[in-house]
Amino acid sequence: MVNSNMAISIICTNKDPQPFVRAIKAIAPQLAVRVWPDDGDKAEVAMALCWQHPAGVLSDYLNLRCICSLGAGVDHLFIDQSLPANVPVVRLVDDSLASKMFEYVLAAMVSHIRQFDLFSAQQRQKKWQQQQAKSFAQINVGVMGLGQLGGYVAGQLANMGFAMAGWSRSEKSLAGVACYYGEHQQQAFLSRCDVLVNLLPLTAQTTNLLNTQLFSQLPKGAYIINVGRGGHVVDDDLIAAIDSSHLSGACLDVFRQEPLAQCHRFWSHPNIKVTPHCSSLTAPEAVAGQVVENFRRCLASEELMNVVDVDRGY
Ligand code: NDP
Ligand code: OXD
Repeated sequence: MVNSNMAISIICTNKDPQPFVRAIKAIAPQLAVRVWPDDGDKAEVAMALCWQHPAGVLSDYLNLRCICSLGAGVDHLFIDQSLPANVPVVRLVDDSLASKMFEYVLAAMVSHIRQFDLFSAQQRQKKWQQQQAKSFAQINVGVMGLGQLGGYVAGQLANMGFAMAGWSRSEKSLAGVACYYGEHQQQAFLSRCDVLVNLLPLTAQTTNLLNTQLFSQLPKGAYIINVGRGGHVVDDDLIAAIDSSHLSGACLDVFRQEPLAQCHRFWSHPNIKVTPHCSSLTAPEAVAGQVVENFRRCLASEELMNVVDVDRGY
């Protein structure tokens, strides 16, 4: 069934849907944008915009033609075992997400390299003690995941003079970045990373990838920046690697459980920085256009943009 009443429903938890409603309405005032659970006749919903939707709810939408992640990552969709099988899944891809991600990673890296934590501690003690700093070119940085975000971040860091490497599933070529791919090249990649930035998607293959075994392949003193997903990191392994001084520390933006539990040891670890999944927040105004266009396309049975490969999981 397709008729002029077809609507978008925003089905999300842990995210305010209203800025997305306003951004879509601002460019398509005639479009029916509803918010779950009060989204009226579910048979009229052609597109579901989801963020951490309750498992099973999508089965209620009998005329669904597109499921769109309300973010770049899609792992939150695939944990729903009853996700409708024949409905295409799309995600948000946006240049501003990539540039904000680069800015976060750069800030975390510079803070680490220039030892701002050490100087803060010295300041509290009114202690005047200089430290020699390495130049960007002396820092070997590795980015895991060279997709929309990781590829951009690695390229921009290369432009800034860092000694860059990257790792992906398939072979790649990126200016200024030594590219590694596949499990067979993982060790060679890891062995050269003074700073490891994780920008992988969370899939069956990448879950728990950042564990003791992987950390042991990094040079002593390596620093971790995790902006991918919390499920990539085995938390206890990370703490153990830092406590044993094999790793110098970590900057973490994503966690297995979000918000991070009050009792979690990450909060108070002196060598771990915690930010609340904000390294690159989706700006509703920046993505409303692609949502509206994909809605038009799904009603017209045209090819959708930013389609996710469901079998690959990203
Ligand atoms: P993409 O799908 O564009 O890129 C994923 C990259 O990971 C690709 O290069 C892919 O390789 C690589 N990859 C996937 N599986 C493997 C594997 N098993 N081994 C090696 N490489 C692998 O994703 P994006 O760049 O758009 O986003 C990446 C992730 O960033 C998101 O999934 C999300 O989890 C996270 N994110 C975090 C945000 C935050 O605020 N913290 C904001 C937005 C996203 P190949 O190129 O060969 O396919
Ligand atoms: C994400 C996002 O996928 O915020 O983390 O877009």
